Amino acid sequence: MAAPARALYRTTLAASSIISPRHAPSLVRLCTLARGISDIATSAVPPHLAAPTPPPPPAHASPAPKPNNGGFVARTSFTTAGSITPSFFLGHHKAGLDRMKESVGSVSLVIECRDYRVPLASRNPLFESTLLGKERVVVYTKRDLGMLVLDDKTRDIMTRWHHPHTVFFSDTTSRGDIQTIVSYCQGVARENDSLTGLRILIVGMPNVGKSTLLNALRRAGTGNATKAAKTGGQPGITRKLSNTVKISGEEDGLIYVIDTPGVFVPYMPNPQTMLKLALVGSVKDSLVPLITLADYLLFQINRADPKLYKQWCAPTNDVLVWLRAVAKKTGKLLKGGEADVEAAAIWMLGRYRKGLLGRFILDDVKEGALEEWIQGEGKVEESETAARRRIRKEKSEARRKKGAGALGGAVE
Ligand SMILES: Nc1nc2c(ncn2[C@@H]2O[C@H](COP(=O)(O)OP(=O)(O)O)[C@@H](O)[C@H]2O)c(=O)[nH]1
Ligand SMILES: [Mg+2]
Repeated sequence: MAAPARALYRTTLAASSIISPRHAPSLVRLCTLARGISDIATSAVPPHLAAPTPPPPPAHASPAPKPNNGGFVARTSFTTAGSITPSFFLGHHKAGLDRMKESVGSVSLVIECRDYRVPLASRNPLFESTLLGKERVVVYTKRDLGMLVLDDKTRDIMTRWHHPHTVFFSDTTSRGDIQTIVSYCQGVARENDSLTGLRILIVGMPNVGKSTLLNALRRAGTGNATKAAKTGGQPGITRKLSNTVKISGEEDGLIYVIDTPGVFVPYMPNPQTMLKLALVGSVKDSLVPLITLADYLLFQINRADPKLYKQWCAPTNDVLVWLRAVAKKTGKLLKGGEADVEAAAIWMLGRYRKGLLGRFILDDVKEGALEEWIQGEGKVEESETAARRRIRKEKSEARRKKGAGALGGAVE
């Protein structure tokens, strides 16, 4: 198929992913038909139809926090208290990145997974240079945790961010979502028409759902429901590049997918980005103080809707008031009946991650936000050297206090 027809086909197919999961499969079938027709009529497709320019951006700004709930006013900014480790670049991240660089030349398509709840924070600038010039599909995973029904405005803005790359939104339990991605890839495979099949590399930050997506694609494309890639709720489950996994046979377009370990950024200067990534489980909880993380969750919930926790607590901006109320209402008590705020924090974080404490996007999705984000990535709140110095100082301070405590005990 010639390039203009191919663009038309892809654009239509991408649109099918974002209309309604119920209608997606039939749209995909329609696309396949359209593809056949466009193959015949390639020369008749005018370039402006084959590669449509995206419509002008709608005026949209993310809703500003508003007073609600009997005069309660949510915080408009968050001040980070406590020490947040600004890096999570582990040995297997570096190794994963190196292997990704080696493999990228041998694949024809890259699927970049981003978490729908953190569309900006889950952007890894390291991928941009590594994947430069490679045909890419961006899949926003876990859309079910970010919003019950995919909102058109958000979808349109996020789709435009990545133009000309194709964008999909997926909930791996939605057959429609997954079938749409498989059908798109099958279209590319048929077009490539390679005897050895289309090779696809799946990349993304840790725990965004890469392996789960691979398994779901395989299930939809081959009917094989056994797990080809190990998955899990904590980062670091996939440590090596996987073997190639067949997700579609010759009859529909031969496709092999390679799973990769998640790769984090070497240095994360913005503590709030680190908090967002910790909330969605992309970095290990231990890198962020628990109460600070719960406080950031409270900050975000208050911006979304403080009524989300009304069964346990009246609207508040005070994390300890919040956690104590939750602990008391749910029986998380220490000896002597005192509220166990840490247990309450762990419980609330778990509920949020399962989608039981509201479904909302943590980044501000608005027109031009990606450009702003990219510019901001270079601006550091604290330089790497300063951060390392601060962490060294905090550690030695903690050791000194511990030593002094032990000494104090001995003297007494
Ligand atoms: N709710 C929901 N959870 C998902 C989805 N995709 C993946 N997950 C969960 O996210 C966690 C991480 O998935 P995994 O595939 O291991 O992530 P990876 O580290 O990127 O390979 C697992 O607990 C998955 O069950 C999704 O679309 N919706
Ligand atoms: Mg994995």
